[in-house]
Amino acid sequence: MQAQSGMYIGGAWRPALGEDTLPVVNPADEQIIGHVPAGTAADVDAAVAAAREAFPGWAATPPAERAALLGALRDGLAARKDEIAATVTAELGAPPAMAEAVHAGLPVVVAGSYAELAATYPFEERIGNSTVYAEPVGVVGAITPWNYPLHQIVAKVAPALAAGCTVVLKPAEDTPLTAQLFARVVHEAGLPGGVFNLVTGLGPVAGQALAGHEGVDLVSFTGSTAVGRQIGAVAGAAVKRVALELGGKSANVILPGADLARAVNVGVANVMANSGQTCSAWTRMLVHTQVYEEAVALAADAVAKYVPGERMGPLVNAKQLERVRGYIEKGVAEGARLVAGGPEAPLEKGYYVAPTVFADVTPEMTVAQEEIFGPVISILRYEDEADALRIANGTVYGLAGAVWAAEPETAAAFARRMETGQVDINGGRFNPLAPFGGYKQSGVGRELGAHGLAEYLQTKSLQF
Ligand code: TXE
Repeated sequence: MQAQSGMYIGGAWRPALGEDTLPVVNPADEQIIGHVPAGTAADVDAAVAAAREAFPGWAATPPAERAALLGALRDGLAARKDEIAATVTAELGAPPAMAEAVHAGLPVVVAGSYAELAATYPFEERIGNSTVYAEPVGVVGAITPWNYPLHQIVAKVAPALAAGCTVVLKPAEDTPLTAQLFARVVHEAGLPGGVFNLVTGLGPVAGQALAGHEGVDLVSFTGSTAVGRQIGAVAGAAVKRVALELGGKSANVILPGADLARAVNVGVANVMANSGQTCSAWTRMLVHTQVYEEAVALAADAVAKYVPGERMGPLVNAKQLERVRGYIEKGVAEGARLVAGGPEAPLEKGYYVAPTVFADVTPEMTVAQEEIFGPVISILRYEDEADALRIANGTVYGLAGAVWAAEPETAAAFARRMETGQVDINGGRFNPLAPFGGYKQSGVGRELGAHGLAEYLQTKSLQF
């Protein structure tokens, strides 16, 4: 986990062009574990130039060859799984079991899926008297957040490379060591120089320079809605492609007749995983009035298993800790009933928050409307299905959700009326090939699987 002092540009580690560095902090004990260079606009220029230079060659590389190199990338990620998990634990604070299974495990699956898709995707099809080609968009500027440090990178870089695009990545300033490790794996996998480039640095400096760069053809961003809006505006003004994966306030709708204990337990686990720092987390639990108190008691019991410092890690940084505590205080001030947790620090050191459950939450309360991004569940009451649907759809977001019912068909029928991009029915398993992305202000575009690959393609038709 030795921090690199340079940027990965054009297939080599080069010294950063500025002097400044950024500390990397372990959120579990607040110790500085390394420093990375704070990239400037000049570093971004160099990285974009390298990506532009590499683009024609990579775009012309046969898909089967791109697939083989993505396969080598997948194997490299698998071989370094332990190191990746340890790095994510060190800079994000994820407990080791979570770091191994999800933070290190999922990217192997996603990279593998793009090794396959690169080989099988229909880059060319005949429609009547036309041959339609799916061609890479060009140079991609990828800006990623810290919550799933490696997954967020792989979910952008792997499909971009599979499509034939080249990439400049600006990872989150909180988790740059995982990004540096990824660059090393890319290098070892033998990808041609310039196909993937890394510039670490601050969002408003390096990120902004990348998003607005005229040499970038597509910006793919995951992060806050506020920054996404800015990036979308800049991209729109430049008539540049953009993909935005933003916040969420997803509903876990428990319909009458559902297995209440299972729906509540799985729902709690969904929010508590990663200390609530998941954009698709089902942070609003919607329960029928007749079983409401039973669900509240079950949820209060279930969160007790998520002991801070053991099964539950800290939040990523002091700013997020303040933010989440502020939301909990606001929930109390607006009249929600605190049944577990609260704003007090559960441990002396580290950015920990106690797993928190609010009951008697009404749809207009701040804790029912805004993304908290911490281990906080709001339980809302509904009277009938129409009421449940109105509450479920009653936020500016629409990223994910869950519906539980006695019969999966009943739940699926309800889910079809939800304004959201992805819904799990009766605890349906995560599918790494299914499109992931938002309705409404949760974003633009889709990640994962063939839909995620299509984001990086543009089409051309020849008539003959
Ligand atoms: O996000 P930012 P933050 C949400 C979540 C969280 C909130 C704030 O609600 O509480 O956002 O988190 C880069 N131009 N999500 O402050 O600032 C930044 O360097 C270009 C949801 O960490 O949006 C980082 O790489 N780039 C989410 C990335 O944007 C800029 C995941 C995200 O940081 C920039 C994370 C700028 N002006 C937070 N400013 C999800 N959807 O999964 C910042 N960045």
